[in-house]
Amino acid sequence: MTLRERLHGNEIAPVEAILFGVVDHGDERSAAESLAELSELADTGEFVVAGCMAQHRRHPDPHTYLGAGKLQELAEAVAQTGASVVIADDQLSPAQGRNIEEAVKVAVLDRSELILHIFGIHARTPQARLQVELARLQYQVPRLKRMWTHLERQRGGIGVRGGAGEKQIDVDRSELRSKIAALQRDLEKIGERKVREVRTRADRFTVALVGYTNSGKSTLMNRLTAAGVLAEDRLFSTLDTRTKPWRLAGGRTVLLSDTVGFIRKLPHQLVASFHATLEEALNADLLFLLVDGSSPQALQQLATVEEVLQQLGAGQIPRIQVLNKADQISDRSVLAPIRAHGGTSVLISALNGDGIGELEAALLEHLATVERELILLVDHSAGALRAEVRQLATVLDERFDERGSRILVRASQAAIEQLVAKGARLAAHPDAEPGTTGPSAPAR
Ligand SMILES: Nc1nc2c(ncn2[C@@H]2O[C@H](COP(=O)(O)OP(=O)(O)OP(=O)(O)O)[C@@H](O)[C@H]2O)c(=O)[nH]1
Ligand SMILES: [Mg+2]
Repeated sequence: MTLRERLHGNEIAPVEAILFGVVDHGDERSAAESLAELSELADTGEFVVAGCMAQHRRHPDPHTYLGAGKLQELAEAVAQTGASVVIADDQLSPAQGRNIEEAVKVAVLDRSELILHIFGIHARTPQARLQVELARLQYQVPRLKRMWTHLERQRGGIGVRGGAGEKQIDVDRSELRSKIAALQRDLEKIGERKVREVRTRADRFTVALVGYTNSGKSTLMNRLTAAGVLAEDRLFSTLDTRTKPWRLAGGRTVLLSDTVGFIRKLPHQLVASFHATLEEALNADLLFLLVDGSSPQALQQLATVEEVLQQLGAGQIPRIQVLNKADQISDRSVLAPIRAHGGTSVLISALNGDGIGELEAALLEHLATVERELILLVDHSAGALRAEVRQLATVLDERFDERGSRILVRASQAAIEQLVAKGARLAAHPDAEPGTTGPSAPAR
């Protein structure tokens, strides 16, 4: 059942929500400001925000999240606005969720559930649907009791009380566990297939676009590859990885993968179940780490992305920082601390194309450091092979003689092996005559 159905039967009415969160003592932003991201999430989740409430505390209360007085205020706000759900800015423990629900008498969602709900709306492929479903079930297991109390309230509490409800929870829990196991098996199969697909592409240099949600990954993907992927001003527009060839000037192509966006406090169940989707990103040769340079939260978002990449085991992949939305940045001095994160950084606008040339140059520079130069000999008769050389390698120079062409290339070891397997020969020395072939691909 969708969240909307759970809350409202099948009737499609705007669901009004009150957002609440705990913010640090020193944080002087207004409730609306500090809950701005949650508000965007709520909007993406198709809720109408009826109010925002923030409490300054060192830590959330372990039992009720908000303090007693603030919780009372929240209950009053619910009664006044007629909101049918309250949404917390953090993940709530099962007990916190239950206690808040008792106080406010409407459904309680936490940030993780809201993110899962959005993923549920946006999942398109069978794999993404399974992954979201798995994460959702895993999230529910320890929280079944809360969901039950809510259902009970909706039904007026008739029928199931005490023991019966408890038993039902046990039954539901074991059902959930077997559903989880089945989903995991299905996903494992898809995962194995995906790993095989990714491996067969190992000879192609792959760049993965990673970054905070809404940073412009899909917009850049569309600009570079005419991929026609959905890009919009909403969080989590992309849930599936799409890989397309990006043709660089000179004919060389690399593969470009667009991936799911990251966000602060991403439920770890989701990170785990999206592992297979992120296979391309995890196996990429290079990451374009996109940052929305126009966002006041850019530094914090960058830190989140770094953290998730570490969790995924992709922390060691070389990266180029891509500072996006240059067209929206009037004061460039704000970019210095973001750039200070080290490595190459390129300022672009995926929207109007500014800086794309520099980005391509930065990629070529990186390729020059990880690939080597050598001469390939290709016979006249092997026209298709010549075309393949141009795709897999950067061609620096080409000369012809009576037997065929001598092509000075820069390429990865994997690409060279692939080309040699298809009949290209290696010149032993850049000055060697055509026909004097090297033994096999020399070691680096
Ligand atoms: N002004 C400006 N807007 C941009 C730029 N690049 C992307 N956008 C806008 O930012 C919004 C998000 O872009 P997407 O490409 O969907 O972002 P994404 O990173 O793929 O987002 P998710 O898939 O949701 O993680 C869209 O409204 C884009 O039009 C840019 O260079 N300048
Ligand atoms: Mg996207």
